[in-house]
Amino acid sequence: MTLRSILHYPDNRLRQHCPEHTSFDDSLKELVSDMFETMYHEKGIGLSAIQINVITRVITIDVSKEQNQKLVLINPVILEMSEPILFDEGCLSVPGFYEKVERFNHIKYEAKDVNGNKFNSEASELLAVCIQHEIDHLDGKIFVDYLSDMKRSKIEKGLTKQKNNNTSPQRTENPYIK
Ligand code: QAP
Ligand code: CO
Repeated sequence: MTLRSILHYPDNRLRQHCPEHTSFDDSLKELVSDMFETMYHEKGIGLSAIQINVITRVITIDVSKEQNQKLVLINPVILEMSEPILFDEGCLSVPGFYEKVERFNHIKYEAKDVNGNKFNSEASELLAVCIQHEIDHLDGKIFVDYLSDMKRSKIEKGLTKQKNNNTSPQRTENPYIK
């Protein structure tokens, strides 16, 4: 297990389109274990491989309060969605900033697990939003893309400033886990 460092907006490496993941071997298990370690360390509920600069369609999620319900999604696809909602989102690649984004409250999706077995499932609320947010990453998309130019440039300026003075916010708790 290795802690990996997370790319921060506006890093252009976050803009790549990730290809389908094809190898279900020990190197995938290592990637997934590093992603969970990094995600839990950074107090996140969702992480995409591209955020640690691995360009492939692999996602780790844990929205449980006890942080003991690991979900791995490989090559996930949303099949159905319903009921738009506004959700206050953040992102480990956009530390310290939160804005409302329109998402779907319920989704049906399919994905492969870490062994390469395809499964179908449904999600609502926080989990549904998290899956939509993470799939966006696999397509080079970040939640700030949905915001007004003014909000996005405010965030970009703030993060560039943080980087220059080395003043990233201390992540003491995950605001999404109540
Ligand atoms: C994506 O985001 C997400 O800035 C995952 O100081 C966000 O794990 C899905 C985090 C909202 C659904 C709803 C961000 C923690 C974690 C921060 C995250 C921070 C501490 C973000
Ligand atoms: Co994110």
